[in-house]
Amino acid sequence: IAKMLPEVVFVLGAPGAGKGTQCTFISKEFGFIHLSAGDLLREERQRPGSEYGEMIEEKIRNGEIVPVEVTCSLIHKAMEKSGKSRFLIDGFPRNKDNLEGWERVMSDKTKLLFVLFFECSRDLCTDRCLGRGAAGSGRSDDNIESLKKRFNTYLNDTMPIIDHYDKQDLVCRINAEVSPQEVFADVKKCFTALGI
Ligand code: UP5
Ligand code: MG
Repeated sequence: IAKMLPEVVFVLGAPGAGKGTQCTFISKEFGFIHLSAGDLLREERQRPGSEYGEMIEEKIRNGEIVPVEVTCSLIHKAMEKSGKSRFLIDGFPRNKDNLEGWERVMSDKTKLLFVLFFECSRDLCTDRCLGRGAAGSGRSDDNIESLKKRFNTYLNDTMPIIDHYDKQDLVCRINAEVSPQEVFADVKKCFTALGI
């Protein structure tokens, strides 16, 4: 009998598109465990004794992407620690290094169900992140300088990953420019279409 592999959904989209917000809804409705790669990196950055703290902070502030060995191992550990078998992996894989690293280590340990992709304009995403910063997010990248860099990285490095999955017909594309409730109504369709 084939062993059941843990199932994953990758959640991608521009900075501020609403990945985290929607993952919270999905997790409640469908019972997936929400693992935000960014949150895992921010946690690792704060961990006393971490050898990666400074490197992570510098990458985040500059909107650059942390080497996959670090991110993938944090994701893998969080999956094992949860003891669960269905995961939303939020904000990963964001570039070719991430994709290749995941495929090397995780692709035969997991089953990729599909990729949720939130489409949202640069202006709207920037406003959302700046609003969150003004409201006291405490994130060192919710400022206009970092946001410019985050967006460039998104366009240059992450869009090709979405194209890669699109060619495999694995992308469920969502208009993220409407209210969170309206976005979620569309998100649900991606899951129910798969019988989830
Ligand atoms: N908001 C959400 N939905 C809304 C809606 N429909 N209408 C109006 N407002 C909406 O939302 C952002 C803000 O918008 C919030 O205030 C929310 O209330 C509002 P959120 O749900 O947080 O959006 P999200 O897409 O999760 O935005 P986030 O800023 O988290 O996206 P990023 O992709 O930029 O951040 P992440 O944490 O994933 O990564 C940060 C950095 O970590 C990266 O730049 C990179 O340096 C590093 N990183 C890696 O190196 N590798 C990784 O694998 C992952 C991250
Ligand atoms: Mg997020």
